[in-house]
Amino acid sequence: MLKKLTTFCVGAATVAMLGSGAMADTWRAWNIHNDGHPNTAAMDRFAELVAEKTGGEITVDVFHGGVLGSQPDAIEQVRIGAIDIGNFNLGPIGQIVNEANLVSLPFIFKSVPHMFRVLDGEAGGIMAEAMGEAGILPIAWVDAGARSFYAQKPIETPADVEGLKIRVMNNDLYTAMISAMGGNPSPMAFGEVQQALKTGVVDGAENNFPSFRSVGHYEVASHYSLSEHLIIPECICVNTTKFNALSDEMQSAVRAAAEEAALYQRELWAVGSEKARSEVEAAGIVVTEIADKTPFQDAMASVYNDYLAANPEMAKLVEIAQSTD
Ligand code: BDP
Repeated sequence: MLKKLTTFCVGAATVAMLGSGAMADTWRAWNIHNDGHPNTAAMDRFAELVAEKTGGEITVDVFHGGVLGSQPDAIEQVRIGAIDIGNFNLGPIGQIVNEANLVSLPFIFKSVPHMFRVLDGEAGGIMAEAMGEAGILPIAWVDAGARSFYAQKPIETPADVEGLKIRVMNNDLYTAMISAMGGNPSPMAFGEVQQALKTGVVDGAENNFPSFRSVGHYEVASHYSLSEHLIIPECICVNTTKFNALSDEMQSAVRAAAEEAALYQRELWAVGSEKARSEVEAAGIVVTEIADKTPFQDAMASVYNDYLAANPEMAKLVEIAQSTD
């Protein structure tokens, strides 16, 4: 009873402070990363900015370390509104929203800046709209660098993947990518990868430097080879219904907070990525540069052909991405 009364009083005080008559709302936010990862700091900053810019009308509680569930589960929870918002990778979203799969085609982007140019153009608009219709609306794009392979040996050509069991994120394009090189793909939740590498359930995985370092994959895989086969962006994505129910003013405030937090994330990412690389190198990881990635790109021809044959409507997005400078 006492607890209820207190809650009521706090609620009433907040409403009085806001002076708008609207009830303050608390959003639950999902983040897979731990302390020390750039996205964790950026999501904390996002929460601060939302509180600031909405005058306390919306507060965001960020749950770090994936405690609200694995990424594929959390994506579903955002779509149904059980989680309000989060920092998501577009890889597992592509499994649900076809347009978002553009970014999961290996080597579709020439570089991270090229990826952002595509996202900021017509293709990004089409993707955002489709994601919004699916219930998971992106309100800012986040950097996740490039993903490369790691295992107990260097992977310098597609032939080096042959026969290896490689963990991938949950997306059929990634299983096709590994199969096209003669490897055995193993889709698995991020939280299970370190143990799987350690016990030999998988022989290797692929990720960017910050994730390779932050959850200890570098402690159990000795060679990181710069294949940079996937440049997958991330988003700050919100439940569409929740966002659309906000007033125009509140929508602008939340969007502005997301955009500012995303710019902050990109700065942290640039520094954090370099730092993670030096740290794993200092820990003895052998980082191999791959001067010519053409054999990897050539090996992806069947992935593109099969994908476009099954999803002919995606040809337009692929064409826009490939013709963007
Ligand atoms: C990290 C992404 C995270 C993914 C993870 C993975 O930031 O969203 O869940 O890779 O490989 O780089 O599952």
